[in-house]
Parts: sequence; C-alpha cells; structure tokens
Amino acid sequence: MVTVITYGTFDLLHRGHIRLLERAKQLGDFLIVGVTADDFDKVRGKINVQQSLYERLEAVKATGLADKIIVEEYEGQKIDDIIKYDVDIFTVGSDWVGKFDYLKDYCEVKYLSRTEGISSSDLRSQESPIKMGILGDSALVGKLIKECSYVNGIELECIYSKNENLLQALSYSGLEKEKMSESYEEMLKRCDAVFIVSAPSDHYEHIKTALNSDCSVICESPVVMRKSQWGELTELAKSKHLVLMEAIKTAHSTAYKRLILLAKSGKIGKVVSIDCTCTTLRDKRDIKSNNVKFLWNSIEEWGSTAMLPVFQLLGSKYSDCTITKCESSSGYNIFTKIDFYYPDSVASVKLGTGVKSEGEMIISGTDGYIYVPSPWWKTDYFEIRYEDQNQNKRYFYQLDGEGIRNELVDFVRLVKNRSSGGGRGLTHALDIIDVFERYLDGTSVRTIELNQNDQDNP
Ligand code: C2G
Repeated sequence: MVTVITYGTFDLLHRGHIRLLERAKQLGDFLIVGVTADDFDKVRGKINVQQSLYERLEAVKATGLADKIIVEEYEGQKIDDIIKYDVDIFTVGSDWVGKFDYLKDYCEVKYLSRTEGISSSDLRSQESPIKMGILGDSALVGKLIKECSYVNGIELECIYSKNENLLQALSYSGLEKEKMSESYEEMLKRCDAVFIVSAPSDHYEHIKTALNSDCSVICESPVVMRKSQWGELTELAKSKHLVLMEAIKTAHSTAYKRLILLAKSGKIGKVVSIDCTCTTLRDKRDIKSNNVKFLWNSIEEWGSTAMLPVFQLLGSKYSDCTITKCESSSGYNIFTKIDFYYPDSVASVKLGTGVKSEGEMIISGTDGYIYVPSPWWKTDYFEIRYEDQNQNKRYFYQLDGEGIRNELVDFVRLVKNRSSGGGRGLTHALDIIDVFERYLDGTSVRTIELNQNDQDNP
C-alpha cells in the first residue's frame, strides 16, 4: 500500500485545492491530509484565514478524497508524521517547489502543478473591503497604516490628524495627499469603520460621532474614562448594528494568550502576585516645555495593557486599589504605580512615560512563576520557572506587528458579521475604565513630587 501525505490551510476550499487533493490521491492508495491549526497558521504568517479549523476540516472531509485527516500544529511536524504513518510520498503544490526537499531523507517528494487563477486570498478579497479611517495624532498612526496593509478585507481610505509634524512625516513616508482628510466628519463620510487613537479624553466624543455616522469603531484602550460612557456607547453601537471594539494589541499576541492560559491552568499553582512594568521615555524637553498635547501620559499610555493580566488572572473583585502618581512641574503625569489588594493575592503595575524601568512581567505562584522579559507587552517569549530548575520550560511564539494586525483581523471579522454589534471590548473593558475613573476622581490617589531641579535636568 502506497501512503501519500499532503498539507494545507484549505481556507474557503476551492477547485485549486480539490484538484491538488485529487492528483495527490492518484499517487497512491491511501491519502493523508494535514490541515493547519489556527495558531500554526498565525505563527507562519497566515493571519487572514477566514474559516475556523473545524470548518476547514469539515470541508476537506466533504471532498471524500482523504482517507485520514490530521491537524498540523507545529513547525517540523511533517517529519514526525511521515515517520509515524510510514508515508511513501509527500506532495504539495508547485508554489512550494524546493521548500520541502529536506523531506527527501524520509520519503519521496513530489510537487504538483498549482492551479492558476484561483486562491483563497483572492476569494477573501472578493467581498468589498472595509474602508478604514484612522484618527489620531501619535506615531501609532504610522504603525496602523502599515498594519492595515497586512489584513485582507481592509482598505485604508484616509486618516485625520491635527498633528502637523505627524502629517509631514507620513507624507515623507509616502502617504498620498488624498488620504489625508480635511476633517474628522469628512473622513467618516468616506469610511465604513475607524480606528481611533486620539487622546483618551477625546475618545467619547469621537466614538459617538463615528457611530452616529454609521461607522464601526475600534478604539485604543482606554476606550473611555467613565463607566457610564461605555454603557451609552455600547448601547448606541448595538442599536445601529455597528461594532465598538477595544484595542489592546498585547491581548492578541499568541504568546501572551498562551501564558495566561498556562497560569489559569494551574501550571504555577495559585497565582499570588503579579508585577508588571511598562515604560517609555518621552523627550524631556517636551515634558519641560509642556509640549505634551499629543503625548499620552503614563496611565493613558500603559494602564490598560498593564492591568489586563491582573484582571484576567485575579479578577476585578479587589478589596482595595491605591494609585500613586508623579507629575512634572507642568502637571504631566510621568509615572503611575497602581496596587491592587485582593483577599488572597496582590498586584502591582508600574507605568512610565517620563521614568524608565525594566519592562518585565512576573506572575508569582505557589508552585513556580512565569517570567516574561522586557518588553513583556510585545510578548513572543516567556519562561515557566520552578524551584527545581530542571523543570523550567521556555515558550516562543512568533509575533508579527506587535499584535496590531491580529486585532485588525478580529475587528474585520466582527464588522463582517455586523449582527454581533455592540460593545465588543475584551472582557475587562469596564474594569479598566473603573480604575481610570478612580484616577480622574482622585479616589485613593496619592501624588509624589519630584523636586524642581530634578525636573529641570535637561
Ligand atoms: N493549491 C493549488 N492551487 C491553488 C491553490 C492552492 O494547487 N490555486 C495547493 C497548494 O499548493 C497546497 C494546497 O493546495 O499544496 C493547499 O493550499 P493552501 O491551503 O494555500 O495551503 P498552503 O499554505 O499552501 O499549505 O506546509 C505546506 C503548506 O501547509 C501548504
């Protein structure tokens, strides 16, 4: 019996895939088809896959061509499978010529001609793309423009910014003039959806205007600074069958999602303490001259990211929360420390835009701890460490684009299924907003002062 194996994503199964499977079947007596797992596709850069693994498995099964269907989950699995199933022939389309010659050490390798004129990405793009606008004044706008180009189903229509320096920089980097809108209202007229990264204090008005212009919204967290505003806006989105999604790019990194699951699964025992730090240094001259109009302060820049693991692992039923902030002489918040006290655990997050520190995260448990090196928020690597170091484990998951393109893919999916309208924040949007509300109202907030010459130090 001649066993043949082939692999693929088989997203939106089409005649090109089926022709490949038919010819693979003819190469032998028993055909094994490996369908790629969602995470494996993401790790190898295929982030636009529309169908779930289940849907793709069912589609391949329905062809009746596969005698056995397996899931491909990791780099190198092909060798394991060829040995495990005693495969005689590995085959794949000619778009991969040469890429799998290393398998010749284990079995025969055949490349079959690829069917021209059809591909999953063409099929994905057939639907009219979402015309995306970007509103904001920080460098993040440039990153978002780049990330949109990686996501099927999105077309960058235009941006709107009040930051002349940013507009100049974007123009130098090749952004066409017609993509720079004259006003927010004009941009909304041209777009189906908008990515809002303006100042957090302006988010409420900007989101409300967008929703009232029938635009779905993805907004950099903190989405709003008041719980009442979140309720009002999610209701408005739902009533108009629009999407309002909170953006925290870290939440979309595979490594971050994995480490949270491992911590939740008891790998380090009971989580007793979480310590994480996020800092970036703004230009001191901007802070000194109070030229901070477009610079989010420490809690605005980092608060949502740093609080996410705390709420995901310890919940939001803390018995106390204290906030310590440090402001420059011009009143710009350069550093914030937030401490959460639970009946059986604690958490401490340090946030800096005018103070530098080690941007690591440590999740401490009764059996071990998870260590994520700096910059932990762009997670692609972490370790689980135990008393017996021989038990330590290391994890690495490719992260492209800091997680932004992944969150855009999720947003596109939500907008495409508009029926799911309404607030689609991460499950802790309200918990994050609650802390911002405490910060704004001065509840349990203490202020530390730097002495003048420290602040005047150029
Ligand atoms: N294919 C084809 N003609 C097309 C499109 C795809 O012959 N018009 C072939 C591909 O060459 C591949 C199979 O169909 O052999 C599945 O294609 P994809 O789902 O795009 O998966 P791909 O990422 O190419 O998977 O590790 C090997 C890879 O997993 C192959």
